Amino acid sequence: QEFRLQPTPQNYTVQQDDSISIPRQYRLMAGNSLNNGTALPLLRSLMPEEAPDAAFRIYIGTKGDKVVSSYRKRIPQKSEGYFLKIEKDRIIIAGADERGTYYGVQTLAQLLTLDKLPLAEVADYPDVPYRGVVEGFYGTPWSQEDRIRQLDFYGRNKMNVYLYGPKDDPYHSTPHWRKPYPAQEAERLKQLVDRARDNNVIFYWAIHPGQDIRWNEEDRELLLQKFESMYQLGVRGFAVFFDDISGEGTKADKQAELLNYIDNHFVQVKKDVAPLVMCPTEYNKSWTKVEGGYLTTLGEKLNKDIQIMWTGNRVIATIDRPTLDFINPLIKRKAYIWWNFPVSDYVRDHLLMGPVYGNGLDIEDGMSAFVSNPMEHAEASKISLYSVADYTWNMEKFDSDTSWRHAIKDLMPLHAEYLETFAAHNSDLGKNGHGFRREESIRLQPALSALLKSYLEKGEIDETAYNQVDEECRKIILSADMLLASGNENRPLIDEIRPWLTQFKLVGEYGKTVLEMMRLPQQEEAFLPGHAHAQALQTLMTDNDARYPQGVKSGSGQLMPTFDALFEASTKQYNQRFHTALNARAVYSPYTLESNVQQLALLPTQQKGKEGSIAPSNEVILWQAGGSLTLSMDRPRVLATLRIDLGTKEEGYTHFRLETSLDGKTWRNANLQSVWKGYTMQKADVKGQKVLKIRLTNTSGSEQKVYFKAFRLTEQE
Ligand code: LOG
Repeated sequence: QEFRLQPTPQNYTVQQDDSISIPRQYRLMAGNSLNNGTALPLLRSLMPEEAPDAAFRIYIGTKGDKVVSSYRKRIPQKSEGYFLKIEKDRIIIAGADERGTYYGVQTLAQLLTLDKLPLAEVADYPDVPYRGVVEGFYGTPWSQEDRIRQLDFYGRNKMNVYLYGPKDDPYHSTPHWRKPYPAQEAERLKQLVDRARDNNVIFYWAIHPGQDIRWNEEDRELLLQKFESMYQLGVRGFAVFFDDISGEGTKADKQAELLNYIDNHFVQVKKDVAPLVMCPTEYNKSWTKVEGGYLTTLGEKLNKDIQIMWTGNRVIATIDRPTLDFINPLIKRKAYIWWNFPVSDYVRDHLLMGPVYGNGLDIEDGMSAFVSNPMEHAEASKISLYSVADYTWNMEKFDSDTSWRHAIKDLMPLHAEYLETFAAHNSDLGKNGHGFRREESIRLQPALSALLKSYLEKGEIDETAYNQVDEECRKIILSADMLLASGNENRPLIDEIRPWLTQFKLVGEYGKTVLEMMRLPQQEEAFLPGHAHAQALQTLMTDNDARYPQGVKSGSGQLMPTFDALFEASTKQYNQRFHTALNARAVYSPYTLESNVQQLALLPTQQKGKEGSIAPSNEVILWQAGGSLTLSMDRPRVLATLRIDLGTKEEGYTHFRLETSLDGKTWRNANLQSVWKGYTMQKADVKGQKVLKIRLTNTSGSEQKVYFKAFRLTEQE
């Protein structure tokens, strides 16, 4: 029986060839320290049949409790550590503290899923003090049901924090951070807080006030009142986020003053509240101007017990030793890592379901916490979160691939094989503004490139590679069908990923069709139906992509580029041979973007029917004086509308010049106009103009801090 404890324990031994039957009844010997905690309710739910005269005994307690005193020396001297031992006539669970004891019971819960209990001994503890999740993404926040399932998952995987901070909850951020939640929403949050407590997870409630905070007593009091109202709901962890803001709210000394005030007058006074957490405005190295003194001010001024978040060298980055060596001395404490993976709010058309890899395996002593920012798809995020739990518990033994495969089994044990196929081909992010990429289709990669290479270079078919790819396409179609029809095994997951499953099946069918085309360019008649079918599948994929506002991409890392290249090559061969003009172009983008503004340069462009756009960005853009952005068309096109949203007030646009050009040499100004007064979206006066290029330039003579929320055009019919 294949078995693995999750997260990987520090020390685990079993007596081979010996085990016991799961005891039907047992006598409970519980320490007094556990009276109000979560360890006993969990144990009782696992083993309901307590009997005072049973021969089998369970000794459970926390260091200091008499019932476990003879095992005191076996308990790891680490917070949240535990010692678990299964003997012929007893089980011992002894924790270093209450949460440690609870984790001992969680480990027992996993062993109880086996047919027989192994005579096991576990001495275990986490590497990183705080491990968990920050719901900190833009876009649709998780649902109540999502969050409940998440909190149970954190408990099982020994994660101890959940930070509530969805950017699009208006009561977390501007405009309503000052106001208490309406009664119904407060009630729902209370339900989550209770659920977190049942799972021994600290529920942190975060506030994001920086966009319009005034540094006066009134706002400070309103913020404290909001925290107090959350405390009344049972919240015992608080955070203040200052990310993605500009202006007055970004001042380090003011932020530090506020945080210290909250710490001194709220956190320390309450006595039962977890350490305060803050997210700085300069939250990654690429935005840090050390000379500007922002981080050093925080480091010097903030009370020592206040935690400071950090995303790494960039907004999206993996974390290694140099990352921590840079930040820790500046903030004079160990960084609280906000890991921006598998968050997909900047690549919403992709699913990030591949392995967790790239973080250092020997850096546990350099951080106070490691929390992951997930996708808006809660269930699909669990593949990564499972591995984050594993990684943060025991870094040295973390094995990315093993952890990934077990995560998939944990999500859908009966359909694991199919889900693995899907996840293997839905990992990369595609081109994106942050330049962060992940490996995709790793196992098939050699076959895909061998197949393409021999076809393009020698016009030959590499039969071994061909068969491998063909077999994989069969598996792709099968997996999509099996998952779509998987019923109740994990319905929430399938509901989240359904558009991508539909797309994935089309990718498999497209692959199969293109493979057939490769064999046929010499045959005048036989090639045509294959070519037509491949084009039909391209249309279906484009339609499915366009059906959902966020878009739907699948297999975009390796499969699609290879299939498209094979489609093009085989069609070209056919055209040459038979002097035909079949469409040989699989992908085509009419727009290209160029910019010397660093944060804009990598943004992808999109086309959907008559609409063209540049992908939006979530962060504050530092747009240098004279910096410009140019969108070029493949040929002159007639515009109907052009809308731009820099997230600034109307005056903000006077710092920019918008121009169009028909030849790329002479330019004419286009006027901007508010769509309605006070709102930031601007409409350009371009109707009926034939243009080749559109250019937006910062002409103010100084750096401008703006957002880049929209750049959208439509062409005339
Ligand atoms: C935001 C976050 C967002 C993430 C990825 C932080 C600290 N803040 O660029 O809300 O989900 O990047 O897009 C961020 O990461 N801004």
